[in-house]
Amino acid sequence: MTSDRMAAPGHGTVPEFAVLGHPNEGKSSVVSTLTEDDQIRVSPFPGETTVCRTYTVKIDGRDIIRFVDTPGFQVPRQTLAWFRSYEGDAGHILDRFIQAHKSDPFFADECELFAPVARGAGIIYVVNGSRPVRNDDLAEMEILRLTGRPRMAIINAKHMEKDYTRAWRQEFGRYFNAVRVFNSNTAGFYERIRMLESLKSIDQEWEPALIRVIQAFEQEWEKRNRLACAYISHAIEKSLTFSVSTGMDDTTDPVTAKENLSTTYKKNLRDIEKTMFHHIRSLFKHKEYEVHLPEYSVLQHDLFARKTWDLLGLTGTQLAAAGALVGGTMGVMIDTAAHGLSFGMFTAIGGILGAGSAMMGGRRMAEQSPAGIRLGGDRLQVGPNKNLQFLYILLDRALIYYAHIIARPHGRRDMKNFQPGQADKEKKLGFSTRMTPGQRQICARYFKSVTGRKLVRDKKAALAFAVLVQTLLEDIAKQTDKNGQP
Ligand SMILES: Nc1nc2c(ncn2[C@@H]2O[C@H](COP(=O)(O)OP(=O)(O)OP(=O)(O)O)[C@@H](O)[C@H]2O)c(=O)[nH]1
Ligand SMILES: [Mg+2]
Repeated sequence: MTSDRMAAPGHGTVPEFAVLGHPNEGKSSVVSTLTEDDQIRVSPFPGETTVCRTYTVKIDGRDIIRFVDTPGFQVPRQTLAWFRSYEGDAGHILDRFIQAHKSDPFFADECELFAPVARGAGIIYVVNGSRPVRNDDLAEMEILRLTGRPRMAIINAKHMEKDYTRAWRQEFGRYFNAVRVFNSNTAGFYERIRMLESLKSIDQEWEPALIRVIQAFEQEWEKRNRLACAYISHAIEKSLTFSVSTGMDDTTDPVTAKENLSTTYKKNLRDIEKTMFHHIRSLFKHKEYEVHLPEYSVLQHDLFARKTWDLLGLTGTQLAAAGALVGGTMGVMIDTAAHGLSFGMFTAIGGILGAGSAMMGGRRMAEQSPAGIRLGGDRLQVGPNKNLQFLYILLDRALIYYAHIIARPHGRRDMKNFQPGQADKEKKLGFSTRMTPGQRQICARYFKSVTGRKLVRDKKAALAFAVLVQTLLEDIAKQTDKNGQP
């Protein structure tokens, strides 16, 4: 995404639309959501945008479509008076207006906001559907009609409790070629596509170009989802196979050694997850997201916190099987091949392990060592995690993160005060709680294949798991769209 000055006429075949409207109605928010650019300045105070800026959507280095953010109308009634008195060539009305007023500060904002339209951009007129239609709005709409340019109106409801959509729609019929409700603070991918579909109808000449734009958006979306699936599968596999170990001798305090290993183990797993989250966030072009995770989200809790397991809907039995979260979810391996452990040390370690933890003897360790290399001396190892529930935790957290990311339009800036809807609250339980027995079987087989002792991996299990992740991502995207409907 880049910003540059306005496109000149005949600027290739890249369609361009100027987003116009009253101050503070959400023009910049709409541009931000449409272009997936969360760096555009949005403010609760009117007059934030004072000059036009063009934002170009690029896909694979190609310019696809441009949206021009503009300052709001300041003096619509006086402007309309001039438009009504204009007697020249209708096709040049905007050029003439700008020529006549370019050095008049009274009309400075109007001259600025008309400039992209005078140069050939189509018009997207934004109104706030949560307030009634006023005379100034009617003046603005009449001005836009008199420009004769292809134009579409969108209703961006700023406050959900008041809805004047019907009144706006009634007025729009007389002034615009198309009308859509498009909420910059809830619109997801599919809503953006529907918005582009509507734009197609405002001018036949732009239709072929807009069909290409929609195709490019759809291909890009598919690509992002494929990559998201790859990042998630890769991170899960890395986490499930990860372990840390350390050599031990008579001077090593096993309790401290185990604690240190646990700390390192957990840190590494958190890092794997963080990196995967970062990749997903970047894929969906969120730069500002980190600070905005909703407070109620399970992702606010540590990967290893009992609360996480609780929130994701593990049953009492599953929790019991998981045992103590620190010791119990990790395998601890002691290699006794060279020296054997002193009885005292063995008990000490045994005492700090939680229920369900895996304790493996030296013989097994030797078998598992890569290329049969024996690890000399006693070794203490933490990980890999031997609990199938851990896979569900990792998967759920990845899916929840993905769901947060794709449900958050780039124009939305109020996440701190964001109140979750009922659908969001229901999402609290992990997605895995709703999996079919067949899907669970795929997970179990995959888990066995990555954590099992076979040297040759079951490739089919990994593929089936990746396909499952892809399906779950698609389901979430579709679900988000339904929830996103205003
Ligand atoms: N809740 C909610 N707030 C919105 C929505 N759209 C815009 N806002 C808020 O309304 C305020 C104005 O939004 P902007 O996008 O800056 O409006 P603008 O039309 O560009 O304003 P100017 O540049 O000043 O003309 C900001 O505080 C936005 O966060 C919406 O759909 N829902
Ligand atoms: Mg603005």
